[in-house]
Amino acid sequence: MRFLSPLLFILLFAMIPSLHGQQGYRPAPENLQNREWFMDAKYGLFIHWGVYSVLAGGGDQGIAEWIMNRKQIPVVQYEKLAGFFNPTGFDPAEWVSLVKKAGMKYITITSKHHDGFAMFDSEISSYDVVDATPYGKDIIGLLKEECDRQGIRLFFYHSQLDWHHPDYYPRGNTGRDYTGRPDSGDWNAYIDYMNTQLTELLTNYGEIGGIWFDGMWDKPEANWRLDETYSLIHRLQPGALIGSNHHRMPFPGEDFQMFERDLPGQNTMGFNEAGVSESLPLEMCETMNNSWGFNIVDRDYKSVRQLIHTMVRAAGFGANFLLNTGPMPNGKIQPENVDTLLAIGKWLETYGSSIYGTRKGPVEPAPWGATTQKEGVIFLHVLDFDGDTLDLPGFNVDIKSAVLFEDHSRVRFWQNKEGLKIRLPENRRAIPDLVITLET
Ligand code: FHN
Repeated sequence: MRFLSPLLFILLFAMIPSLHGQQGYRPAPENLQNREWFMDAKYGLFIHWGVYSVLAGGGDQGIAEWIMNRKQIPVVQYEKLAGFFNPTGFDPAEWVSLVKKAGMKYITITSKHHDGFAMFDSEISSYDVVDATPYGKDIIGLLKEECDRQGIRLFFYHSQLDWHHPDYYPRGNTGRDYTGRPDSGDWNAYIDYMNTQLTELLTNYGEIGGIWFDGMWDKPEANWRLDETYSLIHRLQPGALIGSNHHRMPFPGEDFQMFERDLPGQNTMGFNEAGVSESLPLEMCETMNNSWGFNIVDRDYKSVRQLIHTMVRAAGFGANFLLNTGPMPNGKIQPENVDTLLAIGKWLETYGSSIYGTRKGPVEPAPWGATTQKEGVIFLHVLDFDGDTLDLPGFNVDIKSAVLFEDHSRVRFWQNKEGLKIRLPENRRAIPDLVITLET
């Protein structure tokens, strides 16, 4: 076969932006350490907060942070919301203390969502919480100071998609004609703008956990200049973990893979068609109702049992669980979410060591439950199973003993070359997760 001339290869490669990423990326030692920390941490709080919260979801299920696009609000009108955003009840110490009581180890907060509004003090734009709102304080800065005080890592969700900036042009699949932006613009100038705001986030707030990108799906074929952006982030903070919710296999330069409202490898949502990275840390994110931003009409809350099951199944796939809340415009986290977070935190007080610091177990999650493991022990998480004997065909790790996690009482088991059988205690209360510790 004739080989491509180098120039032709370069031209072809340059035309396939989606294959870009940080070419030749080798994670720094601190990045590899932070990946281990991330996989040990297992559980974080996702926060979707912006001026859209003023409209409390806009009266429709699941509209919340998408209200500008769903209600086709022009930029000149939407900007008025900033004038009503005055979260005087925002108390970062209250939020971070709640996160710790909830058993969470990190926070991922929207520094900028698709509406383009910066929840931090940006020098390059006055469309930010300090310059454009009566509140006038740097939300991200206040939260980061408190996270540092209380030992919680802070990640920034940053939308590459921008419905406000005039240079986000040509438009993508959203934020199109209704915004009132001119039918012209300089795409590279927008990427420069985005990289400048990222530089602010990676320079002005100390060491951050990482960047959670979202929005590439709006213009999948565009040249997002990822090589530049990822190199910039890793140059400013080599330990910062980059993830991008593009629903494709991770690009070079990405340090973890996330899954939105699906477990790794599943696709109940219809857009999680990517495979699962065999080498990167994994994280799945979920809402407590059906909305990411605050939505006063969305009372379809998931139960504590459901959310614990999701966390355990995620851990069974070796993935973190990033559970979302959308704070109210007064700066408070809605009481229904506080109650749920505290209930899960209570469960973790007893069972946390079967989740934190573990990796996926030898048996993939199944309808009955999941397995996690750490040095010398495997945790069987029996979630939904009515039988009195759990049969695990093909289980091939030699087991020395089996005890109930809760009280170390012995559990009967049989093991042979076909697999493992476990006799489950009869008096199983309706606990969310019957954990059995197998000593290997
Ligand atoms: O459009 C966003 C949405 O508002 C939210 O931020 C979720 C969270 O993962 N991501 C996108 C939807 O896929």
